[in-house]
Amino acid sequence: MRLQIRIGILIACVAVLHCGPRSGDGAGPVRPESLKQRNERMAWWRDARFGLFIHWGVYSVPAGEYRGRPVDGIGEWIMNNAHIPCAEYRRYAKRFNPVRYDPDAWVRLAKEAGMKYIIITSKHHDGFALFDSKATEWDVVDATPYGKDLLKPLAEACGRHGLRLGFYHSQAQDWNHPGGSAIGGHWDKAQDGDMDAYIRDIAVPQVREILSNYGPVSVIWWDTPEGMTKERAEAFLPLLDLQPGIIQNNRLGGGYEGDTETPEQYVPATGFPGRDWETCMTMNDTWGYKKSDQNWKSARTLVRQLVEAASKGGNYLLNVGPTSEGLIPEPSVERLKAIGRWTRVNGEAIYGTQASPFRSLEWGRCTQKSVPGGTRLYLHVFDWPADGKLTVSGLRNRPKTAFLLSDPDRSALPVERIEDALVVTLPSAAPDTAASVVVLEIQGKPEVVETPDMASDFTSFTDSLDVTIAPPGRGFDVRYTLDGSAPSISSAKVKGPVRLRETTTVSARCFRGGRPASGVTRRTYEKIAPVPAVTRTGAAPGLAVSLYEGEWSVLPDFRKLRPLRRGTAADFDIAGRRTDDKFGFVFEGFVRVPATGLYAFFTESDDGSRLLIGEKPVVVNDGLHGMEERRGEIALGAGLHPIRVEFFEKTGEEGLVVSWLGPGLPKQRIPGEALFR
Ligand code: FHN
Repeated sequence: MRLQIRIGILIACVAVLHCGPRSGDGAGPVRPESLKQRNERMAWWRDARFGLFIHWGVYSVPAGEYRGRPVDGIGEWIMNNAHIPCAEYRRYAKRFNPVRYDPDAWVRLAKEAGMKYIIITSKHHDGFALFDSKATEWDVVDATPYGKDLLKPLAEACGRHGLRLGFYHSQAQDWNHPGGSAIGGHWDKAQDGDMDAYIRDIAVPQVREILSNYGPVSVIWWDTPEGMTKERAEAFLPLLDLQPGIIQNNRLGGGYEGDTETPEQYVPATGFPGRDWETCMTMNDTWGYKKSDQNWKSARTLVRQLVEAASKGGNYLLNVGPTSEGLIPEPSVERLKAIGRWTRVNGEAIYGTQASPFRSLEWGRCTQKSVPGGTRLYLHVFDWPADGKLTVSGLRNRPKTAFLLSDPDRSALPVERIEDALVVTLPSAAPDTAASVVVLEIQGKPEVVETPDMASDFTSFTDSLDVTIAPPGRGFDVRYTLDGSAPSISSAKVKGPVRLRETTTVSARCFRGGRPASGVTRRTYEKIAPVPAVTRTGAAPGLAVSLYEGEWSVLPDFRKLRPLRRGTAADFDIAGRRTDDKFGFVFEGFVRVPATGLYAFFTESDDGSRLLIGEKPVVVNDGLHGMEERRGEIALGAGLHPIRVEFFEKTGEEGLVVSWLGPGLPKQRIPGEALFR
């Protein structure tokens, strides 16, 4: 709940009294916490930047296979994806025997990788507790031949090696305790039951256990907020007092925003301004161990993701999925060691840094730290300049020094000002193929002039296109060229939209006092021929629609599947067509395009969808997700064009909205009167 602060004398308090980090919009008890207290509580986490995620449990026994057949989806979801009955799934526990588990080695591996904290699944959605729980027999002590608590030795190892420990806990999804599943957990009558009773009798007692019995716990990583009402969420909040200073993420549910946002499998383009956030990432495609998943990201990719997250002011929580024997897969070990080789040299450019002062950099990323009398910019160079000149555009500060972070002598590199930019002269060879860090120390806080904004309705056109160019702030002239060259003081000044009639590269730059003040925004806009319309005699109103049943995590090739039913549809509306799970639709027909020109098509769907015009995929919005919208562009001649929309829903909510915009056509759902078959 945000404190309702009346305007007036109380307004000053808002700088002192900060809504407790444990409260969200409209959510329950607010534990007042001053901004200073909050910053102190978050300080270690913000400095840490890099942690290890561990997904471990009984699911590592089947490891992605059930009854001899591979099961689609992430490894820890196998019980759900294959609808394994509870009794059958529990038998896997008899084969969960991590005799090769070496928590001290795990912690040392994480520490040597440069990680500062570990988050391990105390219990995942299958309800299996990795600790000795008095609330259930479905735990490692009572249900497995191993018979020992797995969390306690890990906690002790973290204490020995100075890493912080946190627990992931699936508080509202538990496929093996009655009533324990808020979403997608009902395939076995043994799962039926009362969720409030589950929370009272299993979930809350277990959270109390993991926050009471393992020493200092620095993070509680809730997962699956669905089904959590404010009341249910509030049952857990008092438990946080067992661990003063504990940090919680945004997945408790019940409207509680927690302390940290949790983007999963991606680094948000601009971070979460004003919020702490942490990207969690798999090294392959699964969180829990899956023997067939050998789609490993390279160490270079993982290092660059760590840099990407830090450059946007966020943390990076990198996952491993150990085997049922207690081994971290060798490809994961290799990558952690490679990352460690990088962080040992360049960790200063990650830990305790703040987000980049630049909107974007052509050659890499930037992090920064305040130092006495100025700022240390860490320039993470992904693409080493062939000419040895590293250009930092639009930076107005006076340079103090520059050196390679990998250089033990920190030998000064030449820095010169060329117009708006500081240019560092580099050695010919990059010290590191993943990211080489150049330290550029400047006087004062960074003063950056961003390049001009450049916008247009489309990135291509059939006849003409207006491009608007605007300065990033007041007090600048913007000059532009149409031949790809860098604008100079003699280039044309922007006086309004620039109309293009041919394929053109537009370059724009800020000037102040007759001198360049920023780098260059450069974009190419292509003139293209429209796809000609098709002729279709006797076209009838509406679309052909086929219904398919199946369980997918991405769009299948529907052309290889037999539909359950075929019919017609007035438009792309799926409301009322199906309300349960695991189905797909294919809509096919023609769309009448009113005028020749560029069109944008949109699908907003839960789960995946894609839209084709003719055989060309124009919108790809695939995968498992909530209602997300994606856009695509195509140039079309007036008349009929074949259109096909594919859609699938796995579990939970579903929805599909198909829209378009074009010449004289504001964005709108494609109406039935434009659709034919
Ligand atoms: O369903 C879980 C999934 O298994 C995994 O634990 C991820 C990790 O963040 N969290 C949920 C999906 O968002």
